[in-house]
Parts: sequence; structure tokens; C-alpha cells
Amino acid sequence: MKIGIICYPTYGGSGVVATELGKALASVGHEVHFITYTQPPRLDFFSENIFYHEVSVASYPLFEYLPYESALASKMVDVTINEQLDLIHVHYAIPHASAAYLAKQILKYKGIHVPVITTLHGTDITLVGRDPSFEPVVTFSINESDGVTAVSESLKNDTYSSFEILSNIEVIPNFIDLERFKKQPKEHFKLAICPHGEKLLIHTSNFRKVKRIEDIIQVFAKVQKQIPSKLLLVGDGPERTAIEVLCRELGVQADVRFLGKLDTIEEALSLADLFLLTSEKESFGLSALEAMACEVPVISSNAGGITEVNIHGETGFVSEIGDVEDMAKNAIAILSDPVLHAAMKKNALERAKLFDIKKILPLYEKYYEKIVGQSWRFPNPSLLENDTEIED
Ligand code: GMT
Repeated sequence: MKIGIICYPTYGGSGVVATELGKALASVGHEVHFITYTQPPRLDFFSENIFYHEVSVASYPLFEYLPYESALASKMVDVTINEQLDLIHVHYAIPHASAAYLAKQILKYKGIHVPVITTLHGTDITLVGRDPSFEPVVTFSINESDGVTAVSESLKNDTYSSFEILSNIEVIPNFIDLERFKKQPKEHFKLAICPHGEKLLIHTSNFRKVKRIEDIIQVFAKVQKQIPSKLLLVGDGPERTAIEVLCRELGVQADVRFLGKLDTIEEALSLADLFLLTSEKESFGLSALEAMACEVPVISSNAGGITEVNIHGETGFVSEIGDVEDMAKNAIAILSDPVLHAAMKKNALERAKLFDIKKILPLYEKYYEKIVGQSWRFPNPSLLENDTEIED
């Protein structure tokens, strides 16, 4: 199949899911065309089946806001025609789903029907998408998609309860490449960071408000009072300065290290004893899954789909959002009990195996076949030569 993938070229979240999905599809012989405004970070190698099409937006003094959505729709039209795409798969509804709708309508005028699948990832539904400035467009473009998937049951339910959705939403959970995310022997690094045998806690994210990183610092400060420990913060984002201030206020700044946007997250995860994820909203929690694949138990909030990944009392512990006392108590329980810690490490890996890319990729392929099978397509060459004819 020839598949167009539209995503944000981000270090985490939907961008990573889209990129890893495209790579996996290419590895089993599909031709994958990424369409986005810059090269996704995990797309830094050559593959005969992977193509990258950059969206550039012409600037003009009139434009206070650059019309990215129009440029993206135009690029989707161009790539669909010239590469003869069978399918467009957009990740994160805003503005990708509505741009895809526009592209689809333009292609229809050229006698080409290309099905569009929208994958909902999280804040496009639970936060930004609900805003009245986006809601009508999000609802419309989800309903107009030929197929819609959500990354967790929780996100599917949130979508039905927040928007008037008429179509079926298929849950296809996020996944992990277990060949990449596995515990690596990095004892020398651990010794450098924790020279006196301290425990190592870790968090990775985009440092947005929704992650409640202040709770992570509070939990860490409480843990540290009882168990000598260090905290690694991987990633970067708007809350960075506020977090640094809080670290100083709580007197833990010397034991907290900011590592920035690491490409090799699995190396840092391999050193850790515990992963913290205190989010207010989290449709899935891919970062927790990455930690679990590296045998790191998770202390988390119960936001959204996290409980579909982190199982309370098995792979870690789950607390109410904001309950830092309970989170600290649970963290201390794991870190001070080697038998419990070892069992949870093992359970975390076993649970991560359920989300192996090798298990999830066929679900996407089957869904693609279903959606493409429901559509008719390409092309009436005479219509391609004559743009004015309309095929219904
Ligand atoms: O807001 C973010 O954290 C980024 C966002 C994204 O779309 O890039 O992440 C969402 O998608 C991830 C991949 O499907 C999920 O693992 C995250 O849980 C989800 N984030 C939120 O729901 C806050």
C-alpha cells in the first residue's frame, strides 16, 4: 500500500507514534510518505520505502498567522496525485484532519478518491479540541474521516462524551519497539549520577502544564527525605523555568538533573529505578510504556488512559491526580522493598510486551485494508488531464 502519514515532527507523543508506525509499515514493504513541516527526529536514516515531503508556507506581509493548513492540504493533494497514494493517515486532529478533508474535496474534483484515517492522540480531544475556537472543525473533520482510531479506550470514551461523533472509533493502542527499548547495561553511567548508591527516579515529557511536573518535584522531595535519591528530568518545554524555581524552593536542586531532549531515552531509562508520571490528562502515556519496556516500574496519576498501561499494584502504583502524598508513599514502598521492586520490574516488562509493535502493526494494516476496501479509487486518467470535470 502507498500511505501518506501526516504528523507533528515532535520528540514525543503523537509525532513519535506516527513516525514509528511509518517506519514499521515501511519495514514490511509498504511505501510510506511523510508529510510535515520538518523532518521528524526519528526519521534520520535511509529506507527505500520511506519518503519525506516538506510543507513550506509562503509568507506574505498580510499574514499575521501563516496559513499552514492550506499549505498542508495543497501538499497532500500534490503527493496523493504524484505518488498515487492509497490512503492518507493523519495523526492528531488539529489541523491535520480538517486539512485532509480539504485535500480530499480538492482531489474529488480531479476524479480521485483517497480515504482518510484520523488517529486521535489526546490533547486534540481532551484539551485543545474542546476549545470553542476548534470544536466545530474537530467534530466535522472526525465525522468526515473514512476511519477514526483512538490510542486508548479512555480517549475513545472522552471523544464520544465531548463531541457529537456519528462514526465508529476503533481503539488501536500505542506500541513499543522492544528491540530498541530494553534495559541496557549502563552501570558506569549510574555510578556517575548516583555515586553513593542513591536511587534514581526519572520523568520524560514535553514539560507542559498538563504534565503537573510540580507534583513530580513534590513527590521527589518527599522520597528524598527518607531514601537518598536523584531525579532525572528528560525533555524540555514551557514549564522548565517554573520547575527549576520549585526545585530551589524545596532545596532539591542539587539532586535534580535536566537532561534536555535526549535522542537515546532508552539509555537514561536503563539507569532508573522508578518512573514518575503525574499528568492531569494523559490519553495513553507512551513515556510510561517506554519506561516499562526498560524494566522500570511506574508511579502515576490515574489520568485518562494511564491505567490501561500502568496496572496498580502490578507494574507500579496509581494515585488520584495531585495526590502527591500517596505517590510518595507508593514510591517509598517500592524503593525500600527489593522483593517488591524486582517483581514490579518484571511485571512492567511483561506488560510492555503486550504493546509490542509486532502485535500492534497488524491491527493498523487490517484497519487500513478495511477502510481502503470500503472505498473505490484511482484514477480516471482523462479526469486528471481535465481538472474541470467532477466525479461524484
Ligand atoms: O500533549 C502531549 O503530551 C503530546 C501529545 C501528542 O499528541 O503529541 O501526546 C498525546 O499522545 C501520545 C501518543 O499517542 C500519548 O501517549 C499521550 O498520552 C498524549 N498526551 C496527552 O493526552 C496529554
